[in-house]
Amino acid sequence: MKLGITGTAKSGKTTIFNAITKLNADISLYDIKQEPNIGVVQVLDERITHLTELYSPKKTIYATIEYLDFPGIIEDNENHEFLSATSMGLIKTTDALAIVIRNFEDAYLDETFGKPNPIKEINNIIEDFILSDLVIAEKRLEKIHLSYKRGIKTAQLQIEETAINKAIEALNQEKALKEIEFTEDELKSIRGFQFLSLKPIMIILNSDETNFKNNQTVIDQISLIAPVIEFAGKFEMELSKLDDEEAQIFMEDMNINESAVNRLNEAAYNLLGYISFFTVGSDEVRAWTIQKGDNAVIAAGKIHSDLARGFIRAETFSYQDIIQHSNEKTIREKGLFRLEGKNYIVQDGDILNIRFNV
Ligand SMILES: Nc1nc2c(ncn2[C@@H]2O[C@H](COP(=O)(O)OP(=O)(O)O)[C@@H](O)[C@H]2O)c(=O)[nH]1
Ligand SMILES: [Mg+2]
Repeated sequence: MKLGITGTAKSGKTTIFNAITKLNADISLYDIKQEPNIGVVQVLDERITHLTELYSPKKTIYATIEYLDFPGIIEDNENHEFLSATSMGLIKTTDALAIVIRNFEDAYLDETFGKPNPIKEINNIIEDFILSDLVIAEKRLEKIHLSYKRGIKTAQLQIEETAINKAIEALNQEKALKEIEFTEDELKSIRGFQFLSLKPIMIILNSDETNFKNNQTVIDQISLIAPVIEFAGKFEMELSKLDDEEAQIFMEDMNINESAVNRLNEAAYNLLGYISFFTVGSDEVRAWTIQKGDNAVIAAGKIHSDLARGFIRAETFSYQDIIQHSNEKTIREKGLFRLEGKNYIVQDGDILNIRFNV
């Protein structure tokens, strides 16, 4: 899974990126970097920890999320600068975006960009997304019409034209494409454009540690736009440099019950409707990520395409059952060991062993 961190310049994106990845990317009040920072984090899942205790495997592999920290969008009275072409190309490869919003005061930033104004800032960014999508959609419509003139008028192209027209109409009314009903074929026809306003978004309210957890009114307002979590970015970046025990003490002080990375990872899973299944054995205990509603063949394909192609059945039991009974023998005796077919909808916490033949 790839998650983009974006937002206005100096909202604290890199600070939060550092808090999450424990990296030490450059943060500064004045500079703007052109290229994104990239870091990979493990999705710490205590179920994997417990399964590792039970199976003592040679290897334990957690799921990972790749975070990309993009250069900021410049937004003040004189300047309006959207993402560079490089960043634009990269941001489109992400599965979802976390938009960091400044909710801390700073003499220099207040003077340059104005006092923090979370709602205005979010709306500006959403407008940017819509505008960027509109430019792409209009260009595409011209190309389609050009093809028509040249006598190319395939059914496929006509579906795309319908979709693009719908998109342009919505975007002109400042609606995000997420809110528009497209048919499955229409969606497929425009998927390649990776429209920003089609991407799932969540919002990180980056609050000063002095007002952290005192922003319920703003949070309620923001949550009408997208799911929101509050970070005390600067504080949490400092925390990520401490060892776990020390960090725990400071977190309790601030009434933070989970590390920034765990909170953000969990929010990302929720936003995207992702769940985990596991494979276990003496060699390896491993977490895999799928979408809620995915069947056993899709799950098998995450492990290896051969397992999907030659799928026979999925030997299945649940995490809860193995933890309760401690061994697979008892699970079999109790009838909790199931043989599931292709159409079985994999559940969060399922442990699968795929039987296949290629
Ligand atoms: N007071 C305060 N300052 C912050 C916070 N987060 C970031 N900053 C400061 O804001 C400036 C810009 O931060 P940076 O992470 O580089 O922002 P970016 O441009 O969005 O990546 C730096 O001077 C940070 O120290 C915060 O939560 N509280
Ligand atoms: Mg930055």
